Amino acid sequence: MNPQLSSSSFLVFVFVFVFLHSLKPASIYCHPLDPLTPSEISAVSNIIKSSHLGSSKSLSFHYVGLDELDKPDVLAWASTHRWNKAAPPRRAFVIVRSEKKTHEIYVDITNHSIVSDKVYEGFGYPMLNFEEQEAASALPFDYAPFVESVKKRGLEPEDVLCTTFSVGWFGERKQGRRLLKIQCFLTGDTVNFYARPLEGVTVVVDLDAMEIVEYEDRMVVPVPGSTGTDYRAAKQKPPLGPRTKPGIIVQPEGKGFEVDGHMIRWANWEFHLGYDVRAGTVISLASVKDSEKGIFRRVLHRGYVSEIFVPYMDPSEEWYYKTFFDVGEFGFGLLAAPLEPMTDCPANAAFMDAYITDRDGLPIKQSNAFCVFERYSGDASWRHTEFGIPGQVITEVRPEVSLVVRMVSAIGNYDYVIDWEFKTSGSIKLGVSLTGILEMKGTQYTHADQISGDQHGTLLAANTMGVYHDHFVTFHLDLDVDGPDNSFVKSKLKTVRVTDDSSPRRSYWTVAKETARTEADALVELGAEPAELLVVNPSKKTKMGNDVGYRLISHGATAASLLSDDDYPQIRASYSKKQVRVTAYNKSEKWAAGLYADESRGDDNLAAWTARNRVIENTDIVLWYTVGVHHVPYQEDFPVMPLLSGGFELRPANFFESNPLIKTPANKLVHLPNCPRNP
Ligand SMILES: *[C@@H]1O[C@H](CO)[C@@H](O)[C@H](O)[C@H]1NC(C)=O
Ligand SMILES: *[C@@H]1O[C@H](CO)[C@@H](O)[C@H](O)[C@H]1NC(C)=O
Ligand SMILES: [Cu+2]
Repeated sequence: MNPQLSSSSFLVFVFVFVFLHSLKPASIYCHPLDPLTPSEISAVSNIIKSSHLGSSKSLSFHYVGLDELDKPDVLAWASTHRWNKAAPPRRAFVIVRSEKKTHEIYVDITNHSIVSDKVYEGFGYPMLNFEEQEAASALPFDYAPFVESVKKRGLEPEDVLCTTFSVGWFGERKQGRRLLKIQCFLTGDTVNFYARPLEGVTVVVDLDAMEIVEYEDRMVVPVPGSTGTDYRAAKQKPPLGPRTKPGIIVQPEGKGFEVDGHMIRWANWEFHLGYDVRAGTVISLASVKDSEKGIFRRVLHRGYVSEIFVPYMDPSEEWYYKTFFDVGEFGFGLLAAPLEPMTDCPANAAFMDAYITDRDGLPIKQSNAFCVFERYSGDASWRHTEFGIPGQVITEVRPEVSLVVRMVSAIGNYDYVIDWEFKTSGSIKLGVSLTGILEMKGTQYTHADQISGDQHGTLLAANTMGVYHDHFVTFHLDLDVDGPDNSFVKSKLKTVRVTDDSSPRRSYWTVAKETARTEADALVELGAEPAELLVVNPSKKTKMGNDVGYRLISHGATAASLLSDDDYPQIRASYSKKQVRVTAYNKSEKWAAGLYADESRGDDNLAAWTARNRVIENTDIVLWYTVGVHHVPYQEDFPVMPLLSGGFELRPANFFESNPLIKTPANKLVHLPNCPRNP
């Protein structure tokens, strides 16, 4: 409940609540952007199973998510006074496979009916579900040639386990089959099986038939004998690594944020925290309070991780196809890791659960899928020391406290940490960190000196190569700065030569603003020229007459793809050479690699949409930003890599009339010197 309510409005609140509650049970606090609840998910699954699809033995669910209301309806609902809010209509978008066909189904949950059911005829396939990957990885153990391959290597099948890999697309003309490749590893006495691949074995599974359709064993190298790669604390032997002292986080006045359903309110921010099985965390309706004007002002309508493209750089038979789309193929939300209190998130974090669906469309709870906490960074948010006034030293510092929403997705070997950080200054900072285990190739090499010619990785241990690869994490950022109609502006810094004698200077720089008229004008290759990138609201000005806006600032990790344009993975991710793109808002343009990323061919991706070259001036626009990392592995990345981080910031730029933190009270961090018993 809003803590600012006075006690008399509290009574009114109770009365109205009880009254409305009796009319419309359980609907009052349901927000149109709330993720599907377990009972909604079950209802959707039942509706589909009682349709004509229910008789299909091959029915399997691949995506179940909210089909959110159209944007104007969401905004209208959000701006309605809470006592007048009606229950929003609830619809689901579902992708199922049945009889080797992909169905796109819209379900109206409120009236229990299928609104539409269309068979998708284009290229590409939906996200893989858990159960089919599990079933596919078990197939090799009943396949005699594979068992023979295991024995040939002197191993026992019970010490081997297999994992699944999407197959990519390499120019086949016909609509292909829904395939998956399997790679297997020696696990035995370690959980770090990735370091011991059965290199040379390729297993191809047809997912619709659920059978092995191709098998090859080139038996090129022995299985690496890596030992000491286990990362579990209990398995570590002395000498142990560096030690740090324990620390505590105390909030003597309790948490500073409020969780109201899926709405989060903290300091000068409020936003909706949603969830999707494909995207993971979804932030919507983020607004920041302007304390001078006394109102909340809109900043971000919707933001989420749209795709992660991970191409490996080894063209050999067993590796060329490893060109993953982690979000569209495997599901960033599907593979959300349960966060551990006190380590994944600090002691003052609140944890939240999420719900995904299984193969049968039934709800599965993901405990601690994300956490929310206030971060006391120990940094200043602004400061000044004044030495210039004789006889005085004036110092003013304000500590920085921010609010973080965190989720981790463990896509097989790799872990991605995604942080949304809201700052009282009005900034939204996005953090992407990579950790987890490298993908490793078995080789004959035991020392770097033996390697000649082109290398595809770094030798990490005897017979173990960490293969070169990239990570391109693309964010969908539907900014609505003070309203939906925005423009994208490049403020280019240009050197001007002084050619007359008007100044002793020979040069200076100035700013030349260019407003992007169409999508082509808004393609940006970071670092190509000095420029500030802004999303502005051209019809809102500050008192000084500047356009109200937000600025995009990169915080490292600005790599763009180095593959050639005609290479198949690059065709599929043809958006990955420009880190910044802007599109005209379109509700169905959500997934940067297309709705069907698995075996996609690049015909429905972010680059294809921007190629339409729509007008993007003073209209509803979406900013797409790609955090990029070229990953050359180093020995320290083995056996588990320390976090490698990058990200970006959306920072107010002539949005406020002045620094919004000048009047922030100068509170100080609480100091509890060596006194663990202090509450
Ligand atoms: C259910 O609602 C949808 C709109 O979401 C409408 O198109 C459909 O006709 C309704 N069906 C029934 C059976 O009322
Ligand atoms: C919206 O996007 C979809 C998918 O790219 C496209 O088919 C449709 O034509 C677009 N609509 C508009 C109005 O641009
Ligand atoms: Cu990497």
